[in-house]
Amino acid sequence: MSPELFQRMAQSIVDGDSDLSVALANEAVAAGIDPIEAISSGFVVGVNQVGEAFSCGDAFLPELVMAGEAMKAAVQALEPEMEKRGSERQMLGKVVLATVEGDIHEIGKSLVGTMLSASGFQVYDLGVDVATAKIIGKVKEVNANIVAMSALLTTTMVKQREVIEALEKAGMRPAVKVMVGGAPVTRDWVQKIGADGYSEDAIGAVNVAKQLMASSH
Ligand code: B1M
Repeated sequence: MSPELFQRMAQSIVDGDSDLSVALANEAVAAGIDPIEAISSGFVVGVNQVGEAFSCGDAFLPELVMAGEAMKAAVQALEPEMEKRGSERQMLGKVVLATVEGDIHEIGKSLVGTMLSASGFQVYDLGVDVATAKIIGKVKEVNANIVAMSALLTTTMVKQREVIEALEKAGMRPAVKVMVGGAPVTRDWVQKIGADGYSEDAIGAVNVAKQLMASSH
């Protein structure tokens, strides 16, 4: 659509320039570009570049932090447009959403939350670094249909299993579907921990959540 704009978006994240990333997000909205496309063809390209440089030792924590901030600011600027485009009226189900304990990566989780609420789900976003007991408590409190957990670290993925085990222990597992996601999550992992659904991205997460609701009726 607009390769030059997408390249500038990616570069704004690489440079950790939040003012520019927000300005470019607003430019995309004004130009009628789908915000999801702006994220996946523009901003994510930049954040992945920084992530790769970080894992090779070519970038350091401050760059990772700045890129994360610029990415978060851009996604927040696009949120109203995502909600506007997706707004469906009926309530499809209740989702308790969290990034698991020990993990503070929030951008992908929040994107999934925005897409789910724009698609008609009632989303209870507990934030990041959320303890298992807090997730279980919220599921009970709101009588949730789905627990959605994000994990970005190989060291924190295990908490997704811990939540499933806690649901089983509390006798709540039959009544609640579990979906998981995040960069290190694979289909094999999903099977291993006995989750019900998984998606690689935020749009896929909406489809999975809809399927899970259909299968629970
Ligand atoms: Co960190 N980090 N980070 N980080 N970080 C990664 C994940 C890493 C892969 C970078 C690398 O080394 N290449 C690496 C993990 C290695 C591993 O475990 N395999 C890593 C590391 C090591 C760390 C620290 C340990 C660094 C350190 O301190 N030495 C530290 C950990 C802190 C902690 O959590 N305890 C750390 C910290 C940070 C920042 C705070 C600086 C920052 C986050 C800022 C923030 O969130 N506010 C940060 C960032 C920005 C990244 C990268 C570069 C980008 C993550 C991101 O936001 N991506 C990341 C490398 C990468 O992934 N390329 C990296 C964009 C986002 C839209 O994508 O989150 O994947 P993502 O979400 C996608 C899908 O995964 C999916 O949909 C989303 C939208 O498409 N999805 C779901 C996500 N959740 C889902 C849930 C679902 C369904 C789909 O259903 C429930």
